[in-house]
Amino acid sequence: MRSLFFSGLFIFMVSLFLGYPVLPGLDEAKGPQAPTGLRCEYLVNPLGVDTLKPRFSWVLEHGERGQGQSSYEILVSTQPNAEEGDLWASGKVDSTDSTQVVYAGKPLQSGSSYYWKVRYWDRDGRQSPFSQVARFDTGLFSRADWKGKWIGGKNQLRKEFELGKKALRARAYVCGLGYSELRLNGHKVGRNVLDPAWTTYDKRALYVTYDVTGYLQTGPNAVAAMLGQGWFKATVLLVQINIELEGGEKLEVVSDASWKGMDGPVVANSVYNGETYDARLETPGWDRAGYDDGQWSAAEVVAGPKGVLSAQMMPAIQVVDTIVPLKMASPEPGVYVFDMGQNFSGWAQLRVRGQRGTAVKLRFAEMVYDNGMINQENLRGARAEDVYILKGEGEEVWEPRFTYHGFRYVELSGYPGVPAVNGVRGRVVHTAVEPVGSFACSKPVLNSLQRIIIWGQKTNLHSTPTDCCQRDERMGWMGDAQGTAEEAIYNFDMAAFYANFLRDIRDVQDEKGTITDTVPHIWGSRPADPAWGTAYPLIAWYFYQYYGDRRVLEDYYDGIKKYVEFLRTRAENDLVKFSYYGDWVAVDRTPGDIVSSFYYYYDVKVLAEMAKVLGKEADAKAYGDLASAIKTAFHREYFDPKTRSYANGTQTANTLPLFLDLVPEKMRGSVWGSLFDNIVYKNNSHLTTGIIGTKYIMELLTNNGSSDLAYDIATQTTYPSWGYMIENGATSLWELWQLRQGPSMNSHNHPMFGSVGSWLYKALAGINLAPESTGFEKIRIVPQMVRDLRYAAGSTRTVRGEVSSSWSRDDRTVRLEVVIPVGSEAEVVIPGFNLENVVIKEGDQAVWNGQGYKAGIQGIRSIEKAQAGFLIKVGSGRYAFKLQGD
Ligand code: RAM
Repeated sequence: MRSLFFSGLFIFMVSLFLGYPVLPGLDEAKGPQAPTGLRCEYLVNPLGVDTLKPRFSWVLEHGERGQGQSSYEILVSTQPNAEEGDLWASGKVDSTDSTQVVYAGKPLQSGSSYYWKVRYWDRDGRQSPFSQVARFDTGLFSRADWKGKWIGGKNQLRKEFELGKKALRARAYVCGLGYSELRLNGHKVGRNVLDPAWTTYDKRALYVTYDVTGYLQTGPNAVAAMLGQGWFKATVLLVQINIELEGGEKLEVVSDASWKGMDGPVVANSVYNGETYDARLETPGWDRAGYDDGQWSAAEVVAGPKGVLSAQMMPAIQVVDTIVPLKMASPEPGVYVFDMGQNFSGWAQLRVRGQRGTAVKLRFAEMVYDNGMINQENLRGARAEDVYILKGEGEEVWEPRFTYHGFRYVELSGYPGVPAVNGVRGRVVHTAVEPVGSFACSKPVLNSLQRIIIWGQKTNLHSTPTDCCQRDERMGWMGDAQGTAEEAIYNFDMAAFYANFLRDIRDVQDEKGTITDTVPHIWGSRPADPAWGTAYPLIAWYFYQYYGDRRVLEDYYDGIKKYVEFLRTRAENDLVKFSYYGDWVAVDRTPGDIVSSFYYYYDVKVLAEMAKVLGKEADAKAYGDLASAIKTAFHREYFDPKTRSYANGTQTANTLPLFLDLVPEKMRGSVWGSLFDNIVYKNNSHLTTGIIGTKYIMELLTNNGSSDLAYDIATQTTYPSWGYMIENGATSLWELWQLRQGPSMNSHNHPMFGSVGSWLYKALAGINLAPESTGFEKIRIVPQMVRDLRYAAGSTRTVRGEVSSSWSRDDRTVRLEVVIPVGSEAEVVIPGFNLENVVIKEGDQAVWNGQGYKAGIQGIRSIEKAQAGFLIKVGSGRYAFKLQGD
């Protein structure tokens, strides 16, 4: 007792001395800790929650291994301390659910702030402290809550208003199409750019909610907005600021005919072509109170978009990073070309001094010619050109608002004098999803691959998952989206993003059930190519699997069923053969119809699974039967006994049926043989697949004992391979395996071949969902320790917390460290490499001593010798295993 007291005192003194927070008591440190990572509808402190039944998620923390939640208690309150739970005091609920717990309190009000916190009881019934308090704000629930009118006519709009008292709470709700920048008292509100997210405007437009309390002042105020064309290709604005003053008075400032407007300095703007800004047309002070707008015209009340208004409930597009150029060259007199060293989406910030009226032109490109001039040929119809006209007042710093480019190089012309290398800075702009993953290993080419995947992925999140960010497309091409979804989920927190995208997909669905190649729909066809349309069922299904979100299935089941029923109307003898793109941009072409039939099967099967989860027995049976029929038809139609291959025997043609188990048992061996021959002998362990085959082939090989071959493929550096892109200077993924730089289709920032990113996590780091499990409640850690790979490490933050796996090895030792979230459990497989007299330790303690398992170590449930190595079952916690043998 006494020594405990003294060591406690000692720790206390040391932490005081070092300035650390005082450590909790020893017993407390071992037990359940306050939950962290509080999320409401996938966001931390979201604004504008427009559902009446939001859902809550939290991450459990515990000082012991093998722990989890047995009960929870949530308090939701109108008060910032959330002490009372005046809206919802859930009471102690016996449940292991710690994600997506549905609000069940008193009805939530429109436009209000709520506070919540949670605690839990562990498996031994010990209670955790309460979490910190998190906030969520409801949006405007109904159209009637919007008091303002859509206004337009001009692109720069303003209005002054008076506040008699201090504002205690103020929220601005704004939908300014195509893009808008809201300003209050001289400041841009918030950090969003290119806002709001692009939608099918006839169906839906998104409003953004800002906490603007801090922008307001007692006395006169000014609200203003700048509008850009965006994808709406017109400019309209709807704003409402709800303000609560000291003393309880409430008022609303809304857009209406009393606003004033003029066309400001942004004289032209277009997503593809760029922006022209004439600084001479600036009207200083226009966004502050007291400005004389006598010359301005009255704003016009206009018709808004036809769709409903919904809250933007995902991260906005923001300037996420700033890049200093690597170097500057002057390939021609007066022309300066900056190399940013990285291909990305965004724009350049310009710094310039010069005479009033001087026009500086900025042009953007992914490539340069041998002579150093920029090569814009592959941008096709996108002009990608910004112009800044100086006002001539000292140093001028400018960046555009209503366009973005995909580029590595920036060309400046018309610049007065010689720019400094930092005369231009790269502004990296994309939907600000949080990175949640990391991967690194001992093979440099794979680390470069991870790097170009990350750049390709994040810079193609522009409120929709875009195909590219430079040429005249930048569309939510659904094939690209479905192919990269798992990779994106391992690397970024995609929950809110895909929740939004699924709704976007539903918005394009028509009466017949058809959806479109791109969402929102501009490019491509209706109905979508089945390999593109499959994004609807597959992204919903990945969402359910990775985030454990059942509501997504409930919400989209009917739509997905309708889509599948549409496909069925196009089926002949249980196969769907129409196809436009098929295994897109392959080296060896695969007939499109086999790809479409594969997805018809996949969609039906996934629908049957969804029906099972939702307890729709009849549908589960009916679609299960349909899937079996398609399976039979598929083999009958496409299998060629002479070649022991499907269709024309390409890698993709054999990969697809193997991947979904469409090959009858007795033929499997020979189809494998054909696939193997094709990869190894015909193509020297290179892929010849397009985006569809590539998505499945690596995983297929890995799950069937050929991870060595998958690794050979992944580490190639000759054509066609990812390494070939890297050897040729790729800083983001290319659209094609080929190196092309002409006017044809060859984007140098196209994420679709990045589907291999999930393989890095699943195979090399070994992080997998256990079959049948969702939301990482059950995990399988099965690292592939292949060939010359000496170590690999991956981690990904899941809805339950961090999962990580890192291993290293030498001749007789394998070390593996894993982290399993509280409330989850895992099967961990450590390969035994045919070593003898194996001893496994966890930390300092032996857990396997040659013969068997030594019980009694916290969190470790069992160890067995299995075919792939040693199978260790563990509960939550961090484990450091070391396997040693002779
Ligand atoms: C291209 C797009 C996209 C692809 C379609 C079929 O134009 O860039 O990547 O999905 O075609």
